[in-house]
Order: sequence, then structure tokens, then C-alpha cells
Amino acid sequence: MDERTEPSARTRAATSPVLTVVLAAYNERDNVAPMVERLDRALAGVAWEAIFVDDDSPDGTAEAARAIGARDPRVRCIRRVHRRGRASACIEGMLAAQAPFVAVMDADLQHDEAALPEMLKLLREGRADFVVGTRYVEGGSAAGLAGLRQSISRFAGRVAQLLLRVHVSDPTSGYFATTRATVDRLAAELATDGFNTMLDILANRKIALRVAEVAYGFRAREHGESKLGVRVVIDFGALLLSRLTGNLVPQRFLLFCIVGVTGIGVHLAALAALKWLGVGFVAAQSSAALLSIASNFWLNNVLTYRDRTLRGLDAVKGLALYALICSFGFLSNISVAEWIFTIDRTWWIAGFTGALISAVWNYAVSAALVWRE
Ligand SMILES: Nc1nc2c(ncn2[C@@H]2O[C@H](COP(=O)(O)OP(=O)(O)OP(=O)(O)O)[C@@H](O)[C@H]2O)c(=O)[nH]1
Ligand SMILES: [Mg+2]
Repeated sequence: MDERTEPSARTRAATSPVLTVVLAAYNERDNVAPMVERLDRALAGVAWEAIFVDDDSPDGTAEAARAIGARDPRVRCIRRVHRRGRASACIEGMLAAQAPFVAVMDADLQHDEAALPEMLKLLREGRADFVVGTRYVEGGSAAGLAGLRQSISRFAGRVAQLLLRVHVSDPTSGYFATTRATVDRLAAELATDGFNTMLDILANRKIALRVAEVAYGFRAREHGESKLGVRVVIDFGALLLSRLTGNLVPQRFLLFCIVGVTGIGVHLAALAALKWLGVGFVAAQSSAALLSIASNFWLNNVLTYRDRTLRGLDAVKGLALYALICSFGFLSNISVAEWIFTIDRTWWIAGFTGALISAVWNYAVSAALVWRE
């Protein structure tokens, strides 16, 4: 490189961040500017950049981040369309990081940015490869969480500690910092369809991380709405199960099976109701089967595949295709079960294998044809 093309030392210093802060943001418009101001204050003396990862929020989060980025090149925004999910947003943000150290925090001002310098120090001095921001040690607090939420958070943390052998005081915190090298080594292993990337990294079996903790006080949300709900709880269960099976069973397949089980409930309830109304058995059984297929489709569409939910006409086409796929799944279920039953007359082994084969078929084919990426 000659003198004209090589950036001067000053430009290099200005354009080479040491710390990238990744902020997954969905409908957080009013939090963007205060977030950047707080980072600026907390990270005085540190070359940092911030990446907001927005999933096409209708409230204009991306515009708010870009408006700041136009004046302050340390602030960038990745706007994703037709995608949703905090985990995949965090992973993409971390992969886009320019700095050797990466912090992940919520964009809603609940994670205290004052903990960042200490987290960065531990990484820079090589005393840890992963630093957890924790609410549950001396100096930390979860005052921003309402009573019941705090109990649920602590309970979920305990379950994660026991089942995944994750030895940190706050496995559900979501606030962490690590090295870019760690991200590069683990990115391909991480679940993209969940909420808790921090726990996912801690539970990995590929590399042994040296983990440190830094206390912080969790603040109450001031602007915007919480995205926490039943889905997050279900995601958490699916992540635990998936990691307990050594990642053998994908998280999405577990969600698909949970939906399948609810389908049995819908089927039986509809059958009982139709019989009660005096409908003949075959007609009632067929209607109940169609209803359970429709309810499974709807639940998979909004839960299992919420990052690619089909809408409008696409949803109608998807439902027709899904019903067709399930009818083949049903046929393979019956034929496999019948075949096994001729070899081994244990009814439940034959029944379970048939059901498993059709579940795998329905899952694999609908993933490829109905909710394809
Ligand atoms: N890009 C992106 N960000 C998301 C998505 N869901 C949640 N987030 C962000 O992830 C962070 C955590 O979500 P919250 O809804 O605040 O969850 P929480 O902090 O556990 O819940 P509250 O205490 O009620 O705020 C916030 O910055 C959200 O904007 C998503 O689907 N896409
Ligand atoms: Mg929050």
C-alpha cells in the first residue's frame, strides 16, 4: 500500500473499534438515542462501535439508528426483512462486529452499560473469554423485574444450571461480552430460533470457556413494550431439551413435536364435541382430523416458524400443502406401524415408531416445502 492509499494512524485509530456493542432491537425507537448517549458516557476513552440489529420494526427503529449513524460513524444498523428473533439478531450482529471484543446487550436500557468497562477489562487482560453481566451477585440487582418475573427468572436460571451444568449465577441475564474469536468458533453451533444466546454459548460443548462475572443492576423498561411471553418460555424449554440431547434433536423439531401433541388434544376435543352434536363417527373423525391439521399449521406458522410466518394467500397455500404432506405422513405412519407389528407384536413399539416416522416426515418435508428459507 502506498502513502496515498494507506489510512493515516489517526484515521485507523478512529475507525478501528476495540469493542463492538450489539443491540438486538425490535420496536425500540425511543430507546435508540438514549442508548447511544449512555454508551458514549460509559465508554469514554474506549474506541467502540454499536450495531443495532433491527427486524424491520414498524415503529422506525432502523431510521432512528441510521439518523444517529449519519452523524456518528460509530453507530451502524443492520435492518433485516422477513426475519424475526433475538437470537439470530444477536448472532448476526456479533458476526458483523469489527472489534476484537463484542458485548451483547438489550436495546431497551435495562442492561446497565456502566458494567461494560469492567467486562472489557477482564477480556483485554486475558482473564476471561466470556463475561456474564449478572444480577444475582453482590452489587447486582434485579429490581427492574416485577415480583413474579423475578421468581420465574431465578427458577429458569436454576433449571439451566442443573440441566446444562452452566456454572454462572445468572444464566438468563442475556447481557454478556466475549471475544470475536469465540464468536467465530461457535457461531455455526448456535441456535438461531431462540431468545437466549448467552446461555446457548455457555452450554456449548465445543470449547471450554473461562467465564467471569460482573454485577449490574437490571433497570425497569421505560419506553416500548416487552417481547417476553409464552413463546420465550417455550423457546427456553426447547433450548434445554435440544442441548440435553447433545444438539442431536433440533430445537425446531422439538417445537414441531410439542405442536403435534397439542394437535392430538384438538382432535379429541373436536371429536367429542361433534359426537355430542350427533355427527356420525366417520364424519366427526374426518372433521376432527382436518381441524387438528389446521390448528397444527397455525401453531407451527406462528411459533415453530415465527421467523418466517406465512401471511395472506401464502398462508392459505401453505395450509393446503401442509395438509397434503401430513396425509402422506399419515400413510407412512400406518404402513410402517403395520410392518413393525408383523415383526414384533408389541403394539406400542409399532405405534410409536409409526408416529415418529410420520413426525419426522412431516417436519422434514414441510421445512423444505412450506416454510423454506
Ligand atoms: N431484532 C430483534 N430484537 C428483538 C426481538 N425480540 C426482542 N428483541 C430485543 O431483545 C431485547 C430483549 O427483549 P425484551 O422484550 O426487552 O425482553 P426482556 O428484557 O426479557 O423483557 P422486559 O423486561 O419486559 O423488557 C430488546 O432489546 C428487544 O428489542 C426480535 O424478534 N428481533
Ligand atoms: Mg427488556
